[in-house]
Amino acid sequence: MKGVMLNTLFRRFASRPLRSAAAAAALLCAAQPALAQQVHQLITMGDLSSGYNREVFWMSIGAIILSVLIFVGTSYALFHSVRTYREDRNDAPPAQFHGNNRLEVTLVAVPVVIVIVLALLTVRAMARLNPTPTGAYPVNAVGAQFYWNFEYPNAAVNQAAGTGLVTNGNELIVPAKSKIAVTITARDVIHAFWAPNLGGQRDAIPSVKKTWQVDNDQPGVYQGLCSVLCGASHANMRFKVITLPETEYQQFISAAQNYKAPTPAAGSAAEAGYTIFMQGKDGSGACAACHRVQGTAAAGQSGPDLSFFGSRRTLGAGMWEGADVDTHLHQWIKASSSIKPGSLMPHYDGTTQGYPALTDEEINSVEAYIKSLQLPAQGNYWTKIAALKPDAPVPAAQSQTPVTATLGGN
Ligand code: HEC
Ligand SMILES: [Cu+2]
Repeated sequence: MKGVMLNTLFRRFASRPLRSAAAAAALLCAAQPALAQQVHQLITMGDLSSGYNREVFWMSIGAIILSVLIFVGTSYALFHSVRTYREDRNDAPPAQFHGNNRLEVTLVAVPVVIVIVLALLTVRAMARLNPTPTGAYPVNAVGAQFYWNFEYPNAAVNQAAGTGLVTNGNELIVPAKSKIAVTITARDVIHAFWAPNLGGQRDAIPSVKKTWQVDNDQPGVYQGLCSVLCGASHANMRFKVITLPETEYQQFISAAQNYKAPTPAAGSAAEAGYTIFMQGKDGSGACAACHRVQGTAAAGQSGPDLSFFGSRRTLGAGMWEGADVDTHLHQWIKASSSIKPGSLMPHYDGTTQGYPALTDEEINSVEAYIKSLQLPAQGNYWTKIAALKPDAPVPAAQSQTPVTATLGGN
């Protein structure tokens, strides 16, 4: 009914060229999904492969069509009156209709109907975007200054030493084509979880758990960020979302579940690093106090999980990726806040009270150890997505050996 009415209005008021242009555009969009995608990019700058963005897109299209009709209708009324009632065509003053009830009611009713239609469109979209996440795949996202940990509550680890949940820092891996229920919370201040191409943003609030549903049809790599001002490195609190097809996802999660961090060979550089990581230097500054490594005694909770650090392709919560991980890792361990403003990781150059100064060689050995923390090949989500989606923005893998670069002071 509404459609028919709008149609008639459109026919009555739109000029023939305008009508043909609109019809041609509609036809093209229908025939050409790529064009629809472009129209969509213009309007919301999002990616149509997620249910959230599709919903918002179609709501916007409805609202835009309505606005165009209103614009055309009012312009027509304006130009029509100016033309018909201009002075040189009318000698006598025009007829007056003060107190015309019918006209007044119409002038009130039309805007009311417009507002109701817009409200219905919005409420409908909102209702469809906040379904109860029954049957959705659960993931926990924990934000802290200035990093994320992603936990998989369905994947508990059973090895004696590494009980806990499969957890990854700053890189979230989820199955494509499924609904994901992300339970979002924070450890210190308020953060916000936002992966724009997957869906809307949700606050991460200490001691509050919010569930947010995302879904996605297209395996790929998506950028995420913290969208609330939470401190000096708010803009550097990023994450990657890697969506894998179901089979590849299962391979990742079962490899992760059965993962036990390798113990370095006796006498290797990594072994010296392992000792510093677990026990610190001269008994102080153990990395294990803040970082967890699955399958070892390291169970720290006040830093990103490092269980698969060697397989990761980002550093500093997405601040660097690819080759930049290698060039910044050394300085990161030495004095992270000299390259990432406000980083809460202590310095290992002697400037943080209670933490030892590590020599470059010692830092290299720590690097060698954390680079050795790698998922087995069948669990490596980066190589999987790179093979499946050659066009996806996949950063290069870390090199196997530490790079002693001197960057930014010290
Ligand atoms: C007092 C707690 C604490 C200690 C001790 C600590 N870290 Fe950290 N670490 C952090 C925090 C907090 C972050 C996140 C900083 C950020 O991204 O803003 C972090 C981040 C990291 C990262 C980056 C991870 C990523 O993917 O972004 C690495 C690597 C790292 N730490 C290695 C180490 C090593 C190696 C040691 C020991 C030499 C160590 N940390 C000691 C708290 C700690
Ligand atoms: Cu934040």
